[in-house]
Amino acid sequence: EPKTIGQRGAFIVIEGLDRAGKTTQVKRLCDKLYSQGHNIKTLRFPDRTSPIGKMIDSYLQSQTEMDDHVIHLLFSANRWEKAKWMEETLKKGCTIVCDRYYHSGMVYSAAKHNPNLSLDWARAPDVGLPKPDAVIFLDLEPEEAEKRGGYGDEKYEKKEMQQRVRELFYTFESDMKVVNAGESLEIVGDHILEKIEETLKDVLEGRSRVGKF
Ligand code: FDM
Repeated sequence: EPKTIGQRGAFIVIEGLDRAGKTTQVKRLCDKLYSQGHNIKTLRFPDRTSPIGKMIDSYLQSQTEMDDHVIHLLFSANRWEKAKWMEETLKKGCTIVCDRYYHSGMVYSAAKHNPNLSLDWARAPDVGLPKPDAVIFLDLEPEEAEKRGGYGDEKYEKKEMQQRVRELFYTFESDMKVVNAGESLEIVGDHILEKIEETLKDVLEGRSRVGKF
């Protein structure tokens, strides 16, 4: 018997640094919640499948150059493309587990140290998007990331950039539940579950509405 019948679903976001194991943990969390009887949808940003997503993908692979503001607005537009679907899905009683969202949007762009692209500027285009019920931040020490085999080839996968991103994520500490991603898969998974337990209960028992950023 699905637990979410008659109630809205919960909106859970997993944020974090590259190499923190976001994708694996999103999968584990979905499997776990599904086994508990939740209706689940997953989402990841950037969603590289849409026309805007394809432009983002090309930028991240250094195949196209773009002004910092332009790519920032495309990342935001890529979330707005999904906003209506997200609202409808939650309303139907489906829980959404999402790999990255507007915190990534703000911090990666602001980490570029472009004097004309402040954190405030970066925040503005995302204002009004559906607000997650819980944001987990999978934090990883830079040394630990290195031990995991270093970063890949995409645009932002450089040590200095990752360090600035990490510092900026911490300016949003009060919005997020920090989980140390340096532990084993199982322990990280258990910590995530612990941190969202209360939120899930509030949502499923009808005590909380979908907010807006
Ligand atoms: N990224 C992701 C941004 O710069 N802005 C955003 O709004 C989002 C959602 O894109 F470096 C960055 C973060 C990362 C890159 O992300 C691709 P994935 O999770 O590796 O696909």
